[in-house]
Amino acid sequence: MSKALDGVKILDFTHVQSGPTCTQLLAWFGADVIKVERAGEGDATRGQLRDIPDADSLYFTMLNHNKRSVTLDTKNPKGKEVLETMIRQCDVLVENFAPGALDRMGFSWERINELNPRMIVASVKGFGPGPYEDCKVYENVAQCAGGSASTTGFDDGPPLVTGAQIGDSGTGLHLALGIVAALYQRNTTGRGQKVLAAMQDSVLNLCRVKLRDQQRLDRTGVMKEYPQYPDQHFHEAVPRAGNASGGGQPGSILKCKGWETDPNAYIYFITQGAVWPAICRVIGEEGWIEDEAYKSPGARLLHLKPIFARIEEWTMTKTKFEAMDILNKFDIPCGPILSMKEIAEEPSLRATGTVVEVDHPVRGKYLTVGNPIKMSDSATEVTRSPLLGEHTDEVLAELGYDRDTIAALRAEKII
Ligand code: CAO
Repeated sequence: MSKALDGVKILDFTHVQSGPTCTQLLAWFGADVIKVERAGEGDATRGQLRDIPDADSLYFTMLNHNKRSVTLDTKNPKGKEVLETMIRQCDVLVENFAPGALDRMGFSWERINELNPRMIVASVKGFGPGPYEDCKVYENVAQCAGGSASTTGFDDGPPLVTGAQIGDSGTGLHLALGIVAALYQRNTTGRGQKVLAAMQDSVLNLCRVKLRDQQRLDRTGVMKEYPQYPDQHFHEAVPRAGNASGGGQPGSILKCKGWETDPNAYIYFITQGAVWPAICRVIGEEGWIEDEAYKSPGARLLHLKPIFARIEEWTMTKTKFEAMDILNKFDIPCGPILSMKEIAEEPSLRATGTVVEVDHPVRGKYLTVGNPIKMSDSATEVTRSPLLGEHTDEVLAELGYDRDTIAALRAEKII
């Protein structure tokens, strides 16, 4: 079977998480991704958070599947020549170095464009142009600067970062889309272009509904679906909404049977208007169906806390899976709080390739998250991440270098 990005060659100059997420996705769509790493060291994540001595860490292996690895000292003049050859022969260069690093290396956009006018140069940076454009940025900085932290957590606690890597992996996703769009546009223009995804911008894009709420708050001074309503005062900025649903259908996380000992014995419960009568019947409050105080969604907003407290009395009598079974029969939207252990063991996620077991020559078998995007005509086979420099000779030979030249570059520690 062919793949969506067959024939696309990516010079992958990425490291850590944001950039590698992007190029891993492109590799899963069939692009030939050649990861260029510093000779002798490689991507710093190879050695970070190691669980097996001397084996590439899960941090690295889980972000670099389906790629080839080349080692190259791109600050050495001969290394630069090799990089220039790669730039001439590749379609896309993806990088997430600190601001200015590529320029300092001698590969400005102008220089790359001169070497290969068709090349797309795609970058992740912490911030776009502005006061912070020169800053180095990691995940949680982006979550804080992009509006996520100030709107996550509970009203009486500090801002919270989330475990979902929306700054890194979220930005990688945005960048991948920009690259594919630029490749499509190149079909008509014949030209490459610069693609930038800033981590602050990507997080803000994912927090779009909170900017919506800011403007609602500015106009009306109140947000009735937030837990601060009706008892507390709203300040000038969107507050932290705890586990409120964030949409037009009120929701909350409720305890289930076993919550005293199991930190994940909880369910997310949404009181969708359409199924209100069914909810009342399930929890044994049939009287609420016609009660004026509970009958309409608007009336219920005044009583969300007691409503969820009553529903929780019911959920606490069921395990999260029993509650799911009962509620789904009535189309009541709900979801179990699944632990990573439960997700790792879930057979349906294995069956769809969302959770995949991969074999690695040094570390052995491990689990990873496969391609979350499923395509009917471009299947994904997840293959292991490359060892440092595993494909250096192979790639240099493809670029036109003979064995003696490769040996000489190795002797000089350039590759
Ligand atoms: N050969 C020779 N030199 C190389 C090389 C190679 N193959 N690959 C990289 N280098 C050099 C770079 O040119 C740079 O050199 P200078 O500092 O002299 O210009 C140097 O290695 C280090 O690059 P860096 O500054 O990007 O790396 P860092 O570890 O200090 O910073 C990070 C890491 C992530 C904070 C920074 O890269 C960054 O802000 N990136 C943009 C935002 C981003 O992607 N953040 C998400 C990271 S995932 O949490």
